[in-house]
Amino acid sequence: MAMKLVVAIVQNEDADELIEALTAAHYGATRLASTGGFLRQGNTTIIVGVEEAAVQSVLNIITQHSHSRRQPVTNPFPDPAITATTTPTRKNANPLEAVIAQATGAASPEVQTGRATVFVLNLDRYERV
Ligand code: 2BA
Repeated sequence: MAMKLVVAIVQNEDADELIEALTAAHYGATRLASTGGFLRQGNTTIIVGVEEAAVQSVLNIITQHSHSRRQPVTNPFPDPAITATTTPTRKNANPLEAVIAQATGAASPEVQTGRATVFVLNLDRYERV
């Protein structure tokens, strides 16, 4: 039976419940601390090695235990030079935030995240030694 590696990037708020559900269903899971490239905020990457036949079941559990949320875009491209030379107030801490706010027309720009970003990879080998 072919083995697959399911890699799921979820929000930190969902990680505990998701790991619990995967473990309760007897799937081995490993949780890695990660950081989103766009928001530059912490998120959680969960890897699960399973037989191909179990992939859909794992995807169902991920779907059930992850949630889409609105997240503020606060400091996607921090510039240490700017941070060091300006007073770190909400108004001027991140010039890009103002640009995004203007472009979107929102005073506090936000993005709607997905529930989870999931990749399913072929595994050449899976061994417990
Ligand atoms: P971030 O890169 O911090 O992205 C967080 C959320 O920001 C995204 O949610 C999306 O709603 C928004 N976003 C990302 N890039 C954007 C852009 N260029 N313009 C406008 N909005 C943007 P999700 O799509 O649900 O992604 C959640 C997290 O999953 C991402 O955090 C990243 O860590 C990971 N991810 C998403 N797509 C990926 C990919 N193709 N490869 C690797 N990791 C990915």
